[in-house]
Amino acid sequence: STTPVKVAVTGAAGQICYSLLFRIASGALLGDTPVELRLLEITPALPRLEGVVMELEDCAFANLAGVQIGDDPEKVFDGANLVMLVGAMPRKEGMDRSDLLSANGKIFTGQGKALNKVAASDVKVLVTGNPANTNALIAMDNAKDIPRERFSALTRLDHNRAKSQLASKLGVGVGSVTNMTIWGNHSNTQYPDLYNAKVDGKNAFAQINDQDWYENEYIPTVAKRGGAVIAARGASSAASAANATVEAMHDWALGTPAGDWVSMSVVSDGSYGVPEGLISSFPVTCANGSYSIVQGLEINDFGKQKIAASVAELQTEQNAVRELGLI
Ligand code: NAX
Repeated sequence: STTPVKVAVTGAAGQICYSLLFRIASGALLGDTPVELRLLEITPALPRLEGVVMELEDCAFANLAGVQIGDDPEKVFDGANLVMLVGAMPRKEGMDRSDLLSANGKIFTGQGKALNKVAASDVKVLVTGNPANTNALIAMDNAKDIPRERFSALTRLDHNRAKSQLASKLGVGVGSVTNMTIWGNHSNTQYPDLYNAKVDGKNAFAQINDQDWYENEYIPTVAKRGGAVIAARGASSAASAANATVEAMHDWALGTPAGDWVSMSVVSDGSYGVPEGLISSFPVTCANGSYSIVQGLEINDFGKQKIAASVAELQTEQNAVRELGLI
């Protein structure tokens, strides 16, 4: 197709976007299909964003059909097909959880309403900004005319971390790992599922067969990897978060490989006992621009308990934003 796909990205002057925008423009998202970037920032960050746009120009990307920037979501999101909500309010000294939820609540209610008004009829919205699952819930709830299945939150970075840690434990290439699932929230309570994952087509847990390592090393290493990156780098994950954001949107739009699935946080239809309406991470396959939650996986008692704990945390967040009047 020669009509450019309009890709809107928020938080465009931030550190994830300093990697993300260049990946999108170079074709990692949609290959040779031309893209038009629509970049949203808060007013004081616009001069900095202009510098990023200069660098995009200086890359002379053949398939970058145009770049528009602004601080008004109704203008930036106008006609947008693919939307990546990366910008969010980080937790600052002295902020408690409800301060954080209400600060982000303002951002995601406003952006949800703007999307509802002006986005393209085929819009897909992926939320990377934290708390990602609950921010996605707020945006979805404030965009009543957009089907709920067009919203998702990013658990692909957790998914990729889980694949990589498993491959390194077994001394195989990461390409040997398939059918990984992150269940629940993008937080320390997430459940990376080795009972349903495969390595070289065979059950992953059976090849490790060490519940102690699984519970006490593997799961915490995957769940706390973001903190380990901050400790090492002095800044939070950026290039890997950008990579995961591109991969998640790529697969949602263009499909997942046969025989495999990916993890996406999507609105629950009640599958696996996750309450309907929560945005929780599931194994999904994607085809023709939409996802389906993989059905019929066996979840053992350990898995059920881990999923229930993460879902309980999501419900606490849902209740908190409900009390704040954000949904
Ligand atoms: P930065 O603080 O570098 O950038 C965020 C940018 O968002 C800033 O430039 C800020 O001006 C902008 N922004 C704030 N409010 C905005 C609004 N209303 N509209 C448009 N832009 C707005 O953060 P960065 O490291 O890029 O991380 C962005 C978000 O991703 C954070 O919330 C972070 O916690 C989250 N992450 C999510 C991950 C995931 O796996 N889901 C992993 C990486 C990352 O921690």
